[in-house]
Amino acid sequence: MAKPRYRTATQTNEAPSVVNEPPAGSHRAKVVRAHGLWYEVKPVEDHRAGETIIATMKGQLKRQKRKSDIVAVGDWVWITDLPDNEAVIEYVEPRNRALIRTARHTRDTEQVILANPDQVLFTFSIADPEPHTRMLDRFIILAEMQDIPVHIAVNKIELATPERIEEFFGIYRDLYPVHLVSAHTGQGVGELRGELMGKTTAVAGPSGVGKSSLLNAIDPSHRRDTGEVSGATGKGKHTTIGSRLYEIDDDTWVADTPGMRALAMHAIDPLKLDSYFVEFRPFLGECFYQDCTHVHEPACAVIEAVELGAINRARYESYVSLRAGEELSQENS
Ligand SMILES: Nc1nc2c(ncn2[C@@H]2O[C@H](COP(=O)(O)OP(=O)(O)OP(=O)(O)O)[C@@H](O)[C@H]2O)c(=O)[nH]1
Ligand SMILES: [Mg+2]
Ligand SMILES: [Zn+2]
Repeated sequence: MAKPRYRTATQTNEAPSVVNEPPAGSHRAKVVRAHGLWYEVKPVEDHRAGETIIATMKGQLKRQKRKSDIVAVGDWVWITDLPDNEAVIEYVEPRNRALIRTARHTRDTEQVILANPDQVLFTFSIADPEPHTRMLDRFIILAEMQDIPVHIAVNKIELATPERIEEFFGIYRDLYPVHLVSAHTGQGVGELRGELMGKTTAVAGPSGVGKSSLLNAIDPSHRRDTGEVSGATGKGKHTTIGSRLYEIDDDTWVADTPGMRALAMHAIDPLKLDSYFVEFRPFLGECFYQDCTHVHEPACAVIEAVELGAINRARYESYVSLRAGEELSQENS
């Protein structure tokens, strides 16, 4: 497994604005599931540690205007107890970062897939459904925008030859750690588990690739629903609905997330797009034109790197199609 050769981009995040502080007598807890107006939270301190508590948001919090969800799975919140095992969320800690996807049909709201991840594991299958590396390139941008370290898992490897796996995912080995796994045979699962220990990881990717199955293999103490891949469309059936965070060991959290199909890319700043392609970074600033878009300009260091084979052509084409704006303003499935 190759280690990433490039540093990730630094970008400051817009942390949710918080008006108050945790009130006296409140307790820190992690949001593990969101159901519209109520949340499942897990206290992490001695007070009721290990319990799952149903919490609602304090009215004052609800009235805050925010660009993204006020409370999301992965948030650290402070709660006060109510009778009947319920609680009120009094305070939400600022997020250090979040895996976010812009909502499908609106330009101004963001959907938080997971707040405060330490890393994201983008999962694809080598077959059933077929991998879609352009989609992987777009998912990677979501993580790079937020400075979230990326891992890639290729699941269902027992369904394909090593040559085929290499053909699709070989180029990513130079960019990010790539884990070849099979939730069914258990191949690679132990090693992948090791990569998750002590961290909070969002497991994300298209529907039907085996995200929930993989987590069941990694952590058999929870049972997550899994679903068939449709024979007719070759697509998953969106079995997992809503992100859910599991504590699988001390300080080890994994989020099973719903299959991502529509990815609105309009939230991406086209001027920063080049820096989200990790292998372009050594060449940025080396072009003749300072405002080079790396699409048509002469003396472009990125284009030269593609010609010389230092940047993979398929990745470059992913960049060009996004930079040209063709896909920046539409959904992709
Ligand atoms: N052959 C094979 N099938 C697998 C493997 N892992 C999962 N599957 C199958 O793939 C299908 C989809 O698995 P899920 O775990 O539900 O996929 P998911 O990514 O969680 O899908 P959503 O929740 O819809 O996003 C199920 O029929 C699984 O049994 C694997 O390693 N090999
Ligand atoms: Mg699932
Ligand atoms: Zn250029």
